[in-house]
Amino acid sequence: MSLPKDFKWGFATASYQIEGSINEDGRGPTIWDTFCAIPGKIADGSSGVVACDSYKRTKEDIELLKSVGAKAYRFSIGWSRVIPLGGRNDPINQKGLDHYVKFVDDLIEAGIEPFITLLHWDLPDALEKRYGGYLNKDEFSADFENYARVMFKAIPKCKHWITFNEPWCSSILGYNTGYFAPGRTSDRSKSPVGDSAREPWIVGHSLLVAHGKAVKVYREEFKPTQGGEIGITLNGDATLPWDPEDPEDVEACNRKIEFAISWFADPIYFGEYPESMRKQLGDRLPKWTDEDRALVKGSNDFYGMNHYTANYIKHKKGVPPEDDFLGNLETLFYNKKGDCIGPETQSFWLRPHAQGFRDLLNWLSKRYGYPKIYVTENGTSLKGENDMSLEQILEDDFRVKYFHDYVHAMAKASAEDGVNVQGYMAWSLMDNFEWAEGYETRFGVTYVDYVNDQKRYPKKSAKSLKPLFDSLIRKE
Ligand code: GBH
Repeated sequence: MSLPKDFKWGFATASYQIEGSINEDGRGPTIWDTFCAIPGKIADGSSGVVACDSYKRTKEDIELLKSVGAKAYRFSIGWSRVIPLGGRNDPINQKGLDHYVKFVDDLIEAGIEPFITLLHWDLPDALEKRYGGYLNKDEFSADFENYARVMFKAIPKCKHWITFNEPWCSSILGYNTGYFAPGRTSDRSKSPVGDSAREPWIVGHSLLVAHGKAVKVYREEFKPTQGGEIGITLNGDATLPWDPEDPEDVEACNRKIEFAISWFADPIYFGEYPESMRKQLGDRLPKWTDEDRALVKGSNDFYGMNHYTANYIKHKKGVPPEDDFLGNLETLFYNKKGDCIGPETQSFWLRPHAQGFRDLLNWLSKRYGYPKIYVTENGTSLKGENDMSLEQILEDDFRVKYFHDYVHAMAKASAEDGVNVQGYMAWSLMDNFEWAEGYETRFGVTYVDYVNDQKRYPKKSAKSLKPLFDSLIRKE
């Protein structure tokens, strides 16, 4: 038995990926509605118009969670349902707010603990149009603070708040590669606007300051009476040297994690960006004012960890191009000896390698002083799943094995390495809108039949987590 007694486990989703009903009850458009409407941006030309229809099926989703034994559920709020235009002087949409209040009431009644993400990428489009969204630190952080306050006040029953999901993705994919909304990049074949060398770092800074402001509000105005906790969720992959004998590859492994994770976690735990980033990015990395640093430093009650995969890392020589965001290195699936890091999945970036999870849990714990960690996402797609028969899809042994191996790696980190991990949410409760990859890539433990009324069919993996956690969580 190797996970703590009160360990919280369950599943995760995000508003734009599952809700649909984009015009229901006064919801305003988001940057993802706008992005999906641009031809060529989404692999199958789809969008979140219907998705899993979860906005209208909260009852069904809660039944599903209950049936698979979940103790916790991580979901995100559609900001533009609550404040359709997003801003601090814009009207609140009571119907949108009531929807989430009731959802939380119903979850708690079903014995499921809510973990709420305030923003999982679906920024109100009005803010993008009004002042450039995340690029405008002062406006954006003031609007986010206001929205966060509205939510904290309305849902005192929620005890676990996550400000942002994966700010790395919002910054790099939204403003460097242009692969995600709002799709800005220096690549003029993809976007008429954007500056890949500068904007991502400005955006990351804004997100950090906005996180700090929301945390301050929670701690000063709500935490004393509500008693909950708040943190941010960061994504990061594990790294292994391409050539373990080459000290420069070993160093590049560390640098890769700094560029992905410490970019955000260092300011939050230490009040400054990592040295490796300051060195490479120079003036393009914003400087911390005393005021902003004070907001951000010490602003995590827990560390939210999204983790999926690992890479072999090979250092690059010479001066990196200005749009480099990896830290002057290559990410590979094969090492110098020709070993492969893990089997293929449907996601070009994802190859299971469970040992990497344990290693990264250790890396984070050492660097940040053994913080409380919630794994807020972990899961896999499956090569060719979308083209299989329903019968085959429901026998998702590959995903069952993924969860088994990753959860065991985490349990070892907890029991043997002293890592303070207290929760785990599998990604995802059900197949859903996989952003730029549309609906072809499935991450759910539940199959969603998009052709026949979004009917849900739990896969083998859905039922595999309860026995897995029952076997690992200490009874006393
Ligand atoms: C999560 O991100 C998201 O939070 C979730 O919404 C999503 O559905 C889930 O993963 C599955 O994808 O080669 O530069 O394009 C996971 C972290 C980081 C994975 C960026 C994909 C693409 C890197 N993601 N990565 S790139």
